[in-house]
Order: sequence, then structure tokens, then C-alpha cells
Amino acid sequence: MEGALTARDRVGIQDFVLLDTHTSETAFLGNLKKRFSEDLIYTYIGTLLVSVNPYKELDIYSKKQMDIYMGVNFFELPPHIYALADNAYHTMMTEANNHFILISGESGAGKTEASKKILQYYAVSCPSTTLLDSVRDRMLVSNPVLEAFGNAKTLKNDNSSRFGKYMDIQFDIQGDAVGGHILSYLLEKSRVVHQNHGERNFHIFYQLVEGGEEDLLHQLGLESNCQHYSYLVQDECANVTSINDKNDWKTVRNALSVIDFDESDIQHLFGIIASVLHLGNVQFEADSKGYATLNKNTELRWVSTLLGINVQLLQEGLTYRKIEAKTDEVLSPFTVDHAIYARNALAKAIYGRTFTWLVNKINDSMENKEPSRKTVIGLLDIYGFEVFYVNSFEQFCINYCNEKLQQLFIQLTLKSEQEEYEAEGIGWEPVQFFNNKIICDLVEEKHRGIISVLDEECLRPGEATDFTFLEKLEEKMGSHPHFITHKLSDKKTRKTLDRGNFRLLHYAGEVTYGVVGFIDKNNDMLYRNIKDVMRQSKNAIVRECFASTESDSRRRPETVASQFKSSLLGLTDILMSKEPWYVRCLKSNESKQPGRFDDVLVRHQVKYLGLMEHLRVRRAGFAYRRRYELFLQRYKPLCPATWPHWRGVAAEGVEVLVQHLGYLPDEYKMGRTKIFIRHPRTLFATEDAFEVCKHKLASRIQAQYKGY
Ligand code: AOV
Ligand code: MG
Repeated sequence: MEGALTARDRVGIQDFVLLDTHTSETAFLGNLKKRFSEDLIYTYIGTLLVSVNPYKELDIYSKKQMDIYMGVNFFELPPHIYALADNAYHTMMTEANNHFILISGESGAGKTEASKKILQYYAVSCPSTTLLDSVRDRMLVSNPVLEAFGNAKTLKNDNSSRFGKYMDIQFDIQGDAVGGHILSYLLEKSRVVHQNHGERNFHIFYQLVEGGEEDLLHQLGLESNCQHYSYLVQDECANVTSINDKNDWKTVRNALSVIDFDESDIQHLFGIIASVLHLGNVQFEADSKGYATLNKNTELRWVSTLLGINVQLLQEGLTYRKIEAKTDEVLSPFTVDHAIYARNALAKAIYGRTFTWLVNKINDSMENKEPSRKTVIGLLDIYGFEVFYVNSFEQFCINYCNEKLQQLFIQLTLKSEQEEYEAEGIGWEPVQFFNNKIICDLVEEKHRGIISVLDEECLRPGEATDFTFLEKLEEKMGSHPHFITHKLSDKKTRKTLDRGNFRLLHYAGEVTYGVVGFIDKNNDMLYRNIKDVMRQSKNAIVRECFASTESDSRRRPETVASQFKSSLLGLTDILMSKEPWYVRCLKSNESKQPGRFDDVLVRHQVKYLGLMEHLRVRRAGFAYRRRYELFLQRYKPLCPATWPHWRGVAAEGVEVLVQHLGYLPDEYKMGRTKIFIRHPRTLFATEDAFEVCKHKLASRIQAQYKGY
């Protein structure tokens, strides 16, 4: 009937692979938009899940919804994050191997929310015992705690992750979630002492000051007013409507008791948070020689009380540096600026190390003590690509990390997928895509990349400055297609506008970085005498945090960027050894408004995330592949000619088997070592037949299939 909309017209296509119009970007966006307007935020590209941030609560995450998705094949229900979680889980159980879910997208696109939904799904829907319930509770409550300490309001996102998180969820042979382990990546510590206009410090500070009980605040010497603390007021944005610090405080406080924190841990932990706030209020004045002194030291006394350190030594550590000469030590006094620098360095070090301690503590509490056989599903939720008006070392690291993840995605999907067809001798028309390896190399290449140049400059204390670093970059990278220096602009611009900046053409867009602070932040120095003072702290957490092996080593510690680079290499290795699943999150609009779909913004993300290329590979390719031996071993009972044994070559057995099952010629291809199946539905039909057959088999024979 003319004018009447079919369901398909109204809600669009739930898997882009089935989009019958040619695979144009316009058709792709049209489909996303249509679905978004019906609150259908999820769409598949094969087994990859595209998610568009709705910026409003949708009634699709209930226990009832979880039950609906449990154990159901991927394409039988509307796309959902639960379907992806469930399929990763069932594949892990059937194949007894490890998996990971890579959640990517720019800042504010919905990665952290997606990772929480997945964790909730596993915690609620997997088989359970009372003993395991406590492990699960701990996994769940680890989220609010880590978010309190590691997330903050930025201009892009009111709850922006300022650290990277990779969490392994461990399952035993029965499929019970029995433990968890978190790896954290480079926390943006500089936020503790400085925030850009319109941004906030880490949530925990506001939660404590706004929500902390009177007694507690009194004990910590805190006023119940954020305006009182200089580390909290630079941004002029202590209160944000979307954030309820008082309620969040209660959640965090309860969560801490679930994760094995005893009263002394809790006291020490809040002592640290309060001490950082007091430290921020420590003011210096210049004496007659211009050296820093402390006149009013009430704040310093609070720091010393809360951290259990001698106030005299602390004061000395903040105003002098100990220089070791050949035979003795000399105290060199600081100027006021230098003292402020030392104070901020200490605040960042205390906070950063406490964050690491917290992650370790959470890991201890989620540890699976049973040495049984385990498989894992890893969840990766890292800070998304971000571009601000002013971008510094932190954005450089964050965006580099996103380049690495994009590279991993390309390697695992577009590149290796196509290489595999070639290796298996399957006829294939190559799909062109932009490979961002060139940008990864620009940043990380040994001896030549930006990080190397930065590290070299960091080795020339006293001589190198942020500007000599920039000059070196210009010298070495000036002609690189993804590096732009102000020297390429005309002379006038160079003098005024862009002096001190360099620009990188990232896969996701251009970012202009200001070099000021790069050297300092990369060195992340803390003077030895202040470290020694911290090591004597009576606050158990602080003592533990500073009692590290680095203490007496004269070797130069690795720079921040180099450490980050190695940790990302380590992460890539962890991920490469597992089976991937992908959630690609898209930001619907910049103003965080519900129901608004900004075509230009979404189109840009679809482009740089390589979704069209992924779709083309998927459409022309094969959703599923398996080695002949494994395929035959599993499905051989479905054909009299292969059951109970096939004595010939496995590939031939598979051919006989699929002929018997009635696979059409277009539905599969025989490679050199594997069978390739085009649509998941073909495999699902085979799997369903196998389930029926399994029940018919005598229990003796069923034993063969245990663990499948
Ligand atoms: P991100 O993790 O991708 O950004 P979040 O997951 O924190 O982004 O999402 C940002 C905000 O968008 C959330 O606080 C919610 O208000 C909203 N949101 C996201 N996903 C959903 C959803 N499925 N349903 C309802 N609201 C949602 V960053 O950590 O900044 O890279 O660094
Ligand atoms: Mg996040």
C-alpha cells in the first residue's frame, strides 16, 4: 500500500552486510540515522557492532533483556551489546580459547558505558555460586571506584576516562566468571594540579569535599566547600548538572568496603586525597634573596599529619634540592616558581602512585584463587581520540594510543583478512584502505620518531627546552606528509600564530599540539630528597607507593612517553594472542543532546574508523572460517560418510560433509587449509543440527564432545 511504511523502512537494516543498495556512505549514514531516530542505537557489520551514543537512558539494559539474549545466535534478535557479549562468551566456551572486545571511538562516544554493560552482562547472566558472587560484586564495584579516581569532566565528556583500562574477565571450565584482572595505562596526572577552563579535576576530590561526612572532613582538616581548594577552582566548574558528587560519594564509599578495604586502608586513602588538596593550598613567598619560604604553614601541617611525615623535612623538600657533591651533600634553595613546581610534582606523584596502588588492590580482591583451567574475555576501554583548542603532551599520548588501536584494527581486519584469502588461494578483489602505520611510525619509530627526538632532548638537562625540541622535530620530520610545522606557513604567521606548535595529521583528523611542557611532562621528575621524605611516611599506602626499586638506582628512569610506548606494545601482544570482537562507538553530536544526529560529525567518524572499508571486506568476504580438521571433528556426526571416522584427507571429508548438509556452491569456499563460510546463518543451521544430533548420541559418545 502506498505510503505505508514496512518495518524495514522504519527501522532500517540491522546488519549493514545485508544493505541491498550499493555500499555507499550515504546509504550507510541513512541507515544509521533512521535507526537512531527509532532509538535503535546498535547496528552490525557482520559481527562488528556499531553503537551510536543516544545521550539518554534507554530501556534496553534490564535483566529481562539479558535473559532474552542469552544463548541466542547473533542474528536472531535485534543488534545489541548483549548479543556481542553473549557470542564472545559462547565462542570462548565452545572453542576453549581467549577473546577480547576492543571498544573504540572518540572521546564521549560511549566506550566506557559499553564496557560497563558488557561487564554487567557477564556478572549477571553467567552461572553462579554464592562463593563466586563476591568476586562478581567486586568486579562490578571496581568500576565506580576506578572512575572516581581516574575519570573527570572534560569539554568532550562529563565522565571522561583519563586512563586506559584493559580488564580480563576470567571464566572457569563451567563458564563461571571466577576472577578479574585490570591493567591500567598512563593516567593523566597533570589534571591533579591543572585543568583547562570548563574542565574538572578527578571526580574523587569533589565527591570527598561535597559528600564526605562531617566527622571525616573534620579529621582530614577539610572544608565542605570546593571553592576553598586551589586545585579545584581553576576551572570555574566545580558543579556540573550531570554529576551528583554527593550520591557518587556514597556509591564509592560502599564500593570500597566490598573490595576488601579495611578501615585503615580507607583512612589512609582519604588522608592522601585530602593531603593533595592541602598541598595545592601551600603558598610560598620570596625572601630577601628571592628564595622560596613558607610563612603560613597550616596547610603544610595538615599534609604532614595526614601523610605521617616530619613537617620540617617536608618543608625542606619543597624549598630545597639536595645536590650530591663528591664527598658531601649541598642544599640548593628554590625560587618561588621552582617551589611551586616541586609542590605540584609531589602532588602528581602522590596521586599517580596511589592510583596504581588502587588498581593493584582491586586486582588482589578480584583474584581467582583456584588454580583451575581458565579462559578469558578481555575488555579494552581506553581514552578516545581528542582534539581541544589547546592540545598538549597528554593529548599527544592519548591520540598516539588511538593510532595504535586503529592500526591493530586494520591489521586484524582489513589487512590480515585479505592476506588470509590470498594465502588460502581464495579469489579476491582487494579493498583499498588508508593504513595509518605511517603515523604510528612517525610517532614511535626507533631513533627517528617524535618520541625518540623528545627523549633525546630530555637527556640534555639545562640545555634543551621545549623550543629546541620543536626545532629538532622540524629538522627531522619537516618533510613528513603527516607532520606540519609553522615553518611551512608564511613568516608572519610563524612569528605570531603558530610559534611553539606543531601539527599532526592523525587518522581521525588534524591536531595542533603546543610544545610547552613536553620536556617536563616526559621527564616527570621528582627530586630525590622529597622521595626520601615520602619513603618515611607513616601512611602505609604512601610508604608502599614510594618504597619502589627505583629508589637508589642511579640509572635514568624511562621517560613517560617511552614507558607508554612499551606498555602499548605489551598491550598489542596481549590482544594479538586472543580472538577479537569489535564495538565501534560513534558520537551522535558534540553538544551531548539526546536525539540529535549530526550528519557531518557522524560521517566523519564513519570515514576515519574505516567502517565502509570494513563493510566492503565483509560483504565480499566470508564471515566464518575454520581449519578442516576442526570442522570435521565437530560436525562429522552429521553425515553417515564421515561418522564415526573419516579416514581420508580432512578437506575431502569436509567437502563430503557439506555436500551432505546441502551447502550451496556460493555459500562456502574451500581454501588450502580451511573452509570459508559466507554467512553466519549457514553455520548456525549446521550448529543447530549438531545440537540436535548431540542429544541423540549415546552418552559414551557424547563424552567425546565434552568441552565443546
Ligand atoms: P567514552 O568513554 O567513549 O569517552 P562514555 O562511555 O563515558 O564515553 O559516554 C559519554 C556519555 O554518553 C555517558 O556519560 C552517557 O551520558 C552517554 N552515553 C554513552 N553511551 C550511552 C548509552 N548506551 N546509553 C545512554 N547514554 C549513553 V572518553 O572516556 O572521554 O574517550 O575519554
Ligand atoms: Mg571512557
